[in-house]
Amino acid sequence: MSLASPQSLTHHDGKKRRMFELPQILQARNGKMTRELMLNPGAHGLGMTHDSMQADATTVATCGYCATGCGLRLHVREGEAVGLTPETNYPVNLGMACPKGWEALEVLNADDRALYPQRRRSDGQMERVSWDDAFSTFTEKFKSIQDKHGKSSVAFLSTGQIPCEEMAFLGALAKFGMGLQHGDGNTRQCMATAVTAYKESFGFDAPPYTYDDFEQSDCLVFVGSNPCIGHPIMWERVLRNPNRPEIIVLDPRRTETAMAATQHLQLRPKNDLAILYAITHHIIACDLVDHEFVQAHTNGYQQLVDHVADFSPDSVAESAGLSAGAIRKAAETIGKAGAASLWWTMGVNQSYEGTRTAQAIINIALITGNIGRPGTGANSITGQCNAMGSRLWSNTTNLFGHHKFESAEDRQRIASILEIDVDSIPVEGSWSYDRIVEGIDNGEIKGLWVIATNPAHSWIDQGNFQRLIEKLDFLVVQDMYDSTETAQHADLLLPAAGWGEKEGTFINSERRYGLLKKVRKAPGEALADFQIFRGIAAYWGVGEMFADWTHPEAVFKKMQAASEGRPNDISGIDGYRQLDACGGIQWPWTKPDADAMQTPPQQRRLFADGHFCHPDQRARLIVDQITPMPEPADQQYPIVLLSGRGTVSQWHTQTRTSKSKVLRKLYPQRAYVEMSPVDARELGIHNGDTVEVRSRRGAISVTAMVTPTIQPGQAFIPMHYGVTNHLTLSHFDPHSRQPSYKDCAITISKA
Ligand SMILES: Nc1nc2c(c(=O)[nH]1)N[C@H]1C(S)=C(S)[C@@H](COP(=O)(O)OP(=O)(O)OC[C@H]3O[C@@H](n4cnc5c(=O)[nH]c(N)nc54)[C@H](O)[C@@H]3O)O[C@H]1N2
Ligand SMILES: Nc1nc2c(c(=O)[nH]1)N[C@H]1C(S)=C(S)[C@@H](COP(=O)(O)OP(=O)(O)OC[C@H]3O[C@@H](n4cnc5c(=O)[nH]c(N)nc54)[C@H](O)[C@@H]3O)O[C@H]1N2
Ligand code: SF4
Ligand SMILES: [Mo]
Repeated sequence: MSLASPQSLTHHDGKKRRMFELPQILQARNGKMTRELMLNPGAHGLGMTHDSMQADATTVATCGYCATGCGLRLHVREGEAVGLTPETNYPVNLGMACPKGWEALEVLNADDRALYPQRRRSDGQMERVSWDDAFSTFTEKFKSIQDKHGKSSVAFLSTGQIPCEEMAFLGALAKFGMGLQHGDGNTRQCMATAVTAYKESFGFDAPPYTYDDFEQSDCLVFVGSNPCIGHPIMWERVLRNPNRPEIIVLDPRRTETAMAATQHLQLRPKNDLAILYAITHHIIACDLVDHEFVQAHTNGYQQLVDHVADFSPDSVAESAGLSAGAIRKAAETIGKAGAASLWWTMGVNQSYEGTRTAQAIINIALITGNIGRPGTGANSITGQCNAMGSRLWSNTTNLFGHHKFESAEDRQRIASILEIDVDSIPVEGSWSYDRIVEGIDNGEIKGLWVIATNPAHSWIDQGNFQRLIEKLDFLVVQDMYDSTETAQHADLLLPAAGWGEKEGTFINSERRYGLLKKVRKAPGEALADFQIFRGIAAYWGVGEMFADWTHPEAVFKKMQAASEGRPNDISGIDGYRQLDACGGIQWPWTKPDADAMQTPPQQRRLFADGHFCHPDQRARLIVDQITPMPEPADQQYPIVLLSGRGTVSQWHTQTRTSKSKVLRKLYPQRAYVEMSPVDARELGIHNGDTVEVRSRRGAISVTAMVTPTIQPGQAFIPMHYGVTNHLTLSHFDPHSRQPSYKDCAITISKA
């Protein structure tokens, strides 16, 4: 391995580097202290960093998979975490965890961990290189693309799975330091619809709830949401509800969650908007409206009444695949509940009319006055551990901390907080993910930097995507593993530390900032993403701009400053120590809050005063026309394909969960399609047969799983298998640009 040479550390900008000094690298390579500490002399964090964990101890950290954000107690022996148990005192999970959480340490030991930087040679093989070479290559290649094709010909795709501080660093480095105009992330695939819906309806991306609401509702409505699989510990909170609540589930499949419901509206896919309008129609018809709340706190009620007049339960029921009675019953249950909460996830967000569907849910909560009180809310459940962090801090769609790139005032504010030149801040937001992909296709994007996401598996319509990434002049992939589908296309691979190997904060679904802890040493030469960004800043020649971005908590302080006076204000949090002591803290927690009360109450919801974030403090009731499904089932492709989460033990593209022996035992290794017994009989297919599933974009071979949970004319394939997105149709919600992953036409035949 070659060591960094003195020349290489000065030739990019000629300035002295305060943050990335040669002797530290050399010392680190010589052993003794961890590389992170050497690269980062300021890092001290919690006293629970790897280096200070002398003896046996325990410490609590937030889980790094889903946005439930469970607290896990890590058991440390001789400075390394050797086991974990769910934390009983953590306000989220109260001593519970799902199998992924229990196995969180195991997947760090995998054989395919990326151990050192790798660069593609001219013969196509990857070769091991030093960090010095890697950073130099990164800089030279991307700068030469920018010189030839313009600054915005290099783009980045980031994630909802690294801590806020790393997201903030990445976004600031890429946009303000490197001059990239375009960057988006996998949160587009996941939460963009909820963000857009909340912004328009409430005036800010503000999920109002706290998990205690699961326990306090009399009626819980889950729309396109399967928490038994996707958010099992949230579901445990529902099971603790002492009110024997009504549970209404809208899902075309009879999922585990639907089986546990008291009312399952097993709709035809993508009839949600019509059904929600029919529910609204009936709530109005029965006068179950909270008129006082509507008058005081909303705009657009009359328009809503007029719009839903056309959506009587009788007129909607048949095409939606339900009975009018079932719609009326659901409407009355919601309207008469003392405290109704409405929850939605990907069955709504991943739809070509997702934003309006989410807003139809929000409308119902608003007109029934189910907001701001215990057990209520129009509640989008977040997917990834830090998807909410990416919404606030990734600096992609919104300027740092949910400001606006378009606003001169906002740009000035962020420039002075970050002490950077205001002219380094772009005056427009980034292209959305699909537009970046299109830019690759038509040659506008030549360089791509992918961080903690695996688009060569997860992006919609893979056949097309795989072809497109080959068009790039230079692809950098920054991942924990070197075997991912995307890493296999990389020209440069940057090995990253993972959860448990670094510090920072995640924001869970109920707006809770929780702490991530370093309880393991990253393998080989892998570095925390934070340190990789520091290295890139130095080699790019913008080290000065980030001179005081020395460690995650220093960045957290910048986030606090940027948040002050805004709905997401966290200026009152007394650093990581208080987050640790409190079991996480929900935003907002302002300085005046902190002055008034030393410790934040553990369960806080928004809008208790009925004041929303629009200038007039009123929420908007938003309605729209119904859009037809772009690729409905027809004679040639008679089945609608749904996709989503398969089991509790599988996470996304399986780079992590497939590395645990325990988890691997808990799910089928081979991709499978769930199909209805009615269709199977007609097609002569038996359970366990190998079948071909074909769409207009591709054909795959999978195992048939014949199950009555699927309705005739529909099928379901989990997203965890690389084949699924070879079938999906590239189409998007027009407002949020979120991919509509859960509807396209297919045919199934015996192989
Ligand atoms: N075990 C596990 N848990 C996870 C994840 C994981 O990969 N594995 N991923 C996390 C992430 S990032 C996310 S975003 C969440 C996702 O969590 P969920 O959204 O709950 O999971 P999905 O299975 O994608 O979709 C939910 C349901 O939408 C239904 N659906 C499909 N089409 C429609 C429709 O037209 N209308 C309605 N009403 N429903 C429809 C599907 O049948 C499915 O049951 O899970 C998180 N938790
Ligand atoms: N058909 C279909 N497709 C879907 C969906 C669907 O329902 N149906 N759901 C969509 C949704 S909601 C989502 S969120 C996406 C998820 O799609 P992806 O984001 O592509 O999936 P992951 O497997 O979570 O990829 C995360 C990557 O980051 C790496 N990683 C983990 N931790 C770290 C870290 O700390 N640093 C670095 N540098 N790397 C790290 C992992 O090894 C992995 O390669 O998939 C979407 N795709
Ligand atoms: S429910 Fe989510 S946060 Fe909790 S242990 Fe499982 S994956 Fe981790
Ligand atoms: Mo997601």
